[in-house]
Amino acid sequence: MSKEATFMSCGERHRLSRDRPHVMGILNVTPDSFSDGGKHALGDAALRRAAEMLREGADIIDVGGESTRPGATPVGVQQELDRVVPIVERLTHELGALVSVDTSSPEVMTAITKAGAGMINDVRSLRRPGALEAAAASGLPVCLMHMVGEPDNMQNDPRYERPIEEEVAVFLEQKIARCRGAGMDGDRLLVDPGFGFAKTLAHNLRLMNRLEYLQHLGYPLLVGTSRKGMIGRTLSREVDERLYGGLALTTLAVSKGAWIIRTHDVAASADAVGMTSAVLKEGK
Ligand code: 9MG
Repeated sequence: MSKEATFMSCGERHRLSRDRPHVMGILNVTPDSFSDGGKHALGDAALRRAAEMLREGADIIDVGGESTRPGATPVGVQQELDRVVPIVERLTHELGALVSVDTSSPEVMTAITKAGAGMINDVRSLRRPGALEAAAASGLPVCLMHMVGEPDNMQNDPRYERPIEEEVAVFLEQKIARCRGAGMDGDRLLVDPGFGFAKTLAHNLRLMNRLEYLQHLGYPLLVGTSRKGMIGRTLSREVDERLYGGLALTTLAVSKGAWIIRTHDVAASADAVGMTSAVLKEGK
């Protein structure tokens, strides 16, 4: 008898198979992301880039209106709404894309749900006041990520008492319990170790080497290492020279159980994910 495929529902129109890994393409809609300027120009350029990522093999487009890079300053809620909501509407209606939104603001979570988004990606794990309630009410899957502090201070000498993989697991268990306590079904939750968030290079390397440890949590794993400092520092590479190092991390992550790979480099990552997955399944 053949094994039944299982899925994660992502809003009303989309679902993701749990039986194979997926690629999430990064679409930043901060003003510096698309250099041709102007509100519509930004929207059109973002739409073109998203369409390209879908052609290249992206299963999900992750839209972000606030930079979460180390040292980044937060944006206001209205500014984030103005940046993100029109793009989400266009991606869902014009391209039929499965859109996740990288946000920590409850107002944005509510608005993007109405606009047709299929997933919430919160690097702050619903820590902001009202975020837990907004995410629970949205009915959407939510990615919970390990980060201590805020992007503007998280890299100030991060230290942990336990080995990093245990620290991350305990943190995520607490966030999962909080979500379940708010009535969210477990099948709506994803977890993410948060590479580059409140971690030293040694933490990041150890965490990738022991990524399979997080499988005992029993939730699908999202991993984002694309163009991150752990590649730059290990290989002495500038941001635009980190593709090959990133593909090595993608391959490792999928072989250790990652279900979603978040990346800027969709075409190359889709091949790495597809090839690694085929080997793991021995072509089945
Ligand atoms: C928004 N963002 C930047 N890096 C990320 C990562 O590693 N994971 C997730 N879930 N989001 C991220």
